Amino acid sequence: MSKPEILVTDRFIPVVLDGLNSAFVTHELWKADDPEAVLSSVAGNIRGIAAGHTIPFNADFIDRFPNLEIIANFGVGYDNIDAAYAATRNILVTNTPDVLTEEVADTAIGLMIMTARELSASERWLRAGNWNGPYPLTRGTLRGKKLGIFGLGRIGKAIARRAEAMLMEVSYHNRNPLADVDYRYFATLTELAAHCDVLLCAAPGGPATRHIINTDIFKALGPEGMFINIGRGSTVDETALIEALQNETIMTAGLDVFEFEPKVPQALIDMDHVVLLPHVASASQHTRDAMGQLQVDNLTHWFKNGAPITPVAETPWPRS
Ligand code: NAP
Ligand code: 8YV
Repeated sequence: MSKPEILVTDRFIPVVLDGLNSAFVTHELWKADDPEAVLSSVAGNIRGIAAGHTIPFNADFIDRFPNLEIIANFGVGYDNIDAAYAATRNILVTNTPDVLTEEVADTAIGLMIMTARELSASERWLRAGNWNGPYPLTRGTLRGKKLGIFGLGRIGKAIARRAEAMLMEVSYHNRNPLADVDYRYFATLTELAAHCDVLLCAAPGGPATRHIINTDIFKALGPEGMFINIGRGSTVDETALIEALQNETIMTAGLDVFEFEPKVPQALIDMDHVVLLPHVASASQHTRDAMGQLQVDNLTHWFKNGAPITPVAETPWPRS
């Protein structure tokens, strides 16, 4: 039997490219001088897509592939894909949950500590040869502070477990309260922000959460408040965040994700006390390899066994 034809949108890590090239006939869009010409010539043959974050998978793009069966995303967050639309076309969408949870939670805790204790700024200060007297005592601390997690899912819970060990009181906001945790639940994000000292976003992107973190939320968080984002940049009104930092509506922020990646506003770069990371929460070789393998496995299982491994909620398997 001939191998299924797969579109590979991004320059993925070797575990993905090698895995796909051995199991499928691949069309590597990222290599093409004229991607449009490749799309026009192969779209009708494409049965699966290995998706990254360079192309938005909206209805128009998905509709270019009349025989598409599955879109396998590299990443747990799939706000780059209109999964609800894919469902209407009986196209499966898969993501890479669980295998990155603990790595991302480690990074989130690291980012929170870096931010509260100005670890990036103090290291820059040492490297600049300023250690003639002590670095100024930090206004920020996590001692006695309350952590509010927006998005207490797989990653949020892994962060909460770590924060408990750090003696932080944990509370959260999701659309639905959870039966399997004892942390205090707030029905609105505003109430959570007003209650906590550190507001940490581990929520997905997409239309439902776009700019949900805005001026009102920063006002509720208050002048001693710290904001940490390892969820998605689109959840934050970045202009409002910059104003809140400049006006000292909140104390500080630590960000791994941005509204218009890879563009980071100069205003944020100019703020020495704010910690900025280039979307690296899952970015160890170990964890990216595990994500890549799961992306490949979703495609190979679908075409060999007729079932994906980790379909997203909008495209459940078996189909309901
Ligand atoms: P998950 O298990 O699905 O958790 C998502 C949580 O967010 C759930 O608790 C969900 O609860 C809550 N939520 C979703 N939509 C909401 C809304 N509109 N309002 C309030 N709460 C909402 O996903 P996960 O595996 O923990 O991953 C979470 C996100 O982290 C991903 O989607 C991705 O964007 C981000 N992420 C970032 C990195 C990075 O490199 N920085 C790495 C991995 C993941 P309810 O359904 O009850 O609302
Ligand atoms: C990756 C992520 O950086 O899984 C996610 O949702 O944001 C990260 O793990 C991203 O998917 C790779 O482009």
